[in-house]
Amino acid sequence: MTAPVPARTVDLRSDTVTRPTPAMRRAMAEAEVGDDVYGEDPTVARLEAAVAQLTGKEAGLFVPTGTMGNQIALAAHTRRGVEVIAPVGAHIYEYELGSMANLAGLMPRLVPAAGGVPDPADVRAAVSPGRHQAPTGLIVLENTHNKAGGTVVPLDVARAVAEVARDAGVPLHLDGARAWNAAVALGVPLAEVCAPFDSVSLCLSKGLAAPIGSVLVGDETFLAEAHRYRKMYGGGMRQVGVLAAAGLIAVHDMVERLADDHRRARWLAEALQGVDGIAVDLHTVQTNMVYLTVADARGFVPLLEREGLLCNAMGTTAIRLVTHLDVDDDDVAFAAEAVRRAAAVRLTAA
Ligand code: TLP
Repeated sequence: MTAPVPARTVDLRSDTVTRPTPAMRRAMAEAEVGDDVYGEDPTVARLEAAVAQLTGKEAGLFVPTGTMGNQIALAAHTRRGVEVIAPVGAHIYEYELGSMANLAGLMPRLVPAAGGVPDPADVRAAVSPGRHQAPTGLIVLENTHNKAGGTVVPLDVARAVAEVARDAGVPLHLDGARAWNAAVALGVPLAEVCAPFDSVSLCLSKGLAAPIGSVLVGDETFLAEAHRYRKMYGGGMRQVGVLAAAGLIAVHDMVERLADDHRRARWLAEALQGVDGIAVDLHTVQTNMVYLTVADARGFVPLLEREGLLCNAMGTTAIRLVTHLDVDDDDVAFAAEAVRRAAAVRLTAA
């Protein structure tokens, strides 16, 4: 017997699934371009300058992905054989396929991070002086923290960790794939979220809906080194202003609407309170993600799919639902109903 085809599909797998807006497509078609490996693409230069300005940093570097932005930063800040301190669940550790070890010869040292927020005292305790151990070469935070639920790192924690980094004489990098979400949730300018960090990698292809691209920001000396690694890692691109043009729309026109994604995630989380067999910790629902805790996440995803809801299992008991530009209030209401129906099916089958 073939499974019934759902009447419609709502895709909450990630905020990366959005399509470029009509304004982005127009800007892409009309973009002024040049060979960016020669530093001759005026649209890329405008995007890099815009993100540098918005983050309060000296300069920016356009890279194809968030993973490359992070990995360039890790390599450019360190030397082989040192440790990188990061919060438990960090994307650089969980989801970048071991690149820090493979590409840059780095060892991760994870510190506890309830709700994605490490205690600065734990970070300080994790710093290695390096006489008999691998020395600490870099500290990394993630804001918002994806695996913890899209949670926001409070500014005072980021500042306290920056003090630890300063005392240890090592740089501090932010995986700011969703730093704009953090800024909107905190109600502060992006530059305030980025201020404690020596470098930040920000994604244009997540909630801001650009088809591709991240910008790595920092000071000129760091950026010169980052530029060298971008070429080494195969990220030197040519007439890439066609993509940077969409990025400019993302950073100028798509930030305010992130509040809608946050509101919808909150609505969804509240709508799912009390559904049998599903737990949603409202405390972690701070931006555009809702994590469901279920007995068997990988078994539950296909049931949701049959009800027309696409989502990802993030481990054995966690399912992630992410709101984004291409879903509206009605889609989110449909998603809540799909979860209820799938939960009922599972309970009947049990
Ligand atoms: N994350 C993806 C998956 O890899 C899990 C997603 O759907 O959320 N930092 C953070 C915090 C991220 O969440 C991601 C993407 C990245 C970096 C990497 O960005 P890309 O996919 O552009 O390499």
